[in-house]
Amino acid sequence: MTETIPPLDYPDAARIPAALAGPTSSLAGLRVLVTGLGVSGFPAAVHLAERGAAVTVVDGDAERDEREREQILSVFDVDIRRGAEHAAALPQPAGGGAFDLVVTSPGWRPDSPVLAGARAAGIPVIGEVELAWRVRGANDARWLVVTGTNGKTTTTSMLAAMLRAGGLRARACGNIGDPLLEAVLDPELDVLAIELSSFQLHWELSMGAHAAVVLNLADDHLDWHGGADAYRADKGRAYHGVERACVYNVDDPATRALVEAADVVPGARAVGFTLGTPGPGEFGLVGELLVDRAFIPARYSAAAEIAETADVAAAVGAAEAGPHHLADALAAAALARSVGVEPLAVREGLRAHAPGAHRSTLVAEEGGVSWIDDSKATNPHAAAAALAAHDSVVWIAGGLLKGADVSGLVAQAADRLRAVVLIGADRSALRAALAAHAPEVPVAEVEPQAGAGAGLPAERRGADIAAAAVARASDLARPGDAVVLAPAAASMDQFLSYATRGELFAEAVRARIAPEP
Ligand code: UMA
Repeated sequence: MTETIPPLDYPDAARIPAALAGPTSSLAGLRVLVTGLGVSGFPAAVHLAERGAAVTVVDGDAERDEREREQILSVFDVDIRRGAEHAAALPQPAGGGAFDLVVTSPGWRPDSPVLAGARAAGIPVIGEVELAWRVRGANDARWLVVTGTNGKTTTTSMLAAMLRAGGLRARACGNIGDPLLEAVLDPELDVLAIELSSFQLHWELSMGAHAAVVLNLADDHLDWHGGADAYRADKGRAYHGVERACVYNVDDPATRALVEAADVVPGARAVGFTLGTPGPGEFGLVGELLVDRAFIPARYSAAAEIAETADVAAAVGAAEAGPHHLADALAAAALARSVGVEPLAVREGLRAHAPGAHRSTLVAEEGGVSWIDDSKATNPHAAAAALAAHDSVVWIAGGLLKGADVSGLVAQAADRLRAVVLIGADRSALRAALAAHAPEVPVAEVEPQAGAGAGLPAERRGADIAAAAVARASDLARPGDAVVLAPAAASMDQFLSYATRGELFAEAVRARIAPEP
């Protein structure tokens, strides 16, 4: 593993307590604030408290039922403070004084009062990635990092499947929903296939992955990062300290620029992937074949076949592999090959891969209309890929746009749109883009009902909106159309998550097509 990576130029680095290193050393006397009692914060709080740190957890949400997590944390005397008032300013530890360290969950914005307060007070703030990197100690499982605006989850799960087919003990973890900290504490793993979001990378300082890929770059999460440059720079952190291969997208030069700016271990290589014919040092397509011209000895004169496009289609459960599927598979293959997975195992991994939910998922087909759940399209770039797969679309769109510009998406999709159904908070930008680029296309709007959802479990929030959107879409669709839920926006203004948005949509579609007696 890397020993000589200089820390990034980041003022907190030197103040991160040295005692964190390794999984077992005592943290007695250390006062740690964990922000967020969710998927990321909970295991962090457990781990730190188990090692003797005095841990306080704050969460702005007091409504969610977290009895199980609270019960476990109470065994370790963790001080849990839930409710908006606890997220309004940097708290103090129970006994007074100041915290030594803040470990933040990715959803917390750097300018939130707690984190801004910590920075102002000179308290170091780290996230799940930095914590896991320091805690891993002698665990020498290699880190393969996947980031980018779109395709992260598909690429990460394809990668894990390829690694397993190659006989390696591998786990897909990180933003995919399985905390990285838990994965590094598992001594039985050879390789970690790690999906990282820009939020997670932002708080990372010293990670040096074996190999990393930034799949593509389009504007996303601009409000969280404070701008496009800051978002891109945080994505670029994935390449810092890389030991073996920085994998980039030849067809998206901004990803190559991030490799060039990265401080890597001497000897680490830049490996491209492209939907065109690959040059030496690249992965790419030759007709129906996916080929490797990077990790073979004769790369200047030959190429190794690693799979066929039909294997990629099978991996994503589609009749035909779309360009974004092929790009994801090539990137995953490059990472897998960087740890020595054989070409045959790449193909076997693709064939064994189960397609993910809420990604171009066909929910139903009735009366010549197909109903597609692409709820995972939480930004304009992903929505563009979803819409491009159909010739005539009734598009269900809207939610939290996170500062993204939708005019390019609408202009590009305009001639495929039969109609649009708008949902969600940030609809004015979509409305304006439609008026400018698709003025003839009918637009229906679903207004949230005041008070709807009160008293319902969180997973049912938005069921009425999904049902209304499906009803409007059903009226507008004609035989041959696809009704596509590809909101180009995050879901949290109306739904618990993009997954529940997709589930409630699918439920509403089925109820409309075959109502229960
Ligand atoms: N919270 C506050 N105040 C805030 C923000 C959050 O009190 O300002 C609280 C929330 O009530 C919640 C807790 O903090 O109880 C943690 O929230 P979180 O949003 O950080 O989410 P986690 O449950 O910890 O899950 C996070 C990732 N979520 C986000 O980045 C928003 C999960 O990615 C990830 O799987 C998990 O850590 C493990 O690493 C999800 C995601 O939506 C899938 N990611 C975004 C994406 O893919 O676009 C980036």
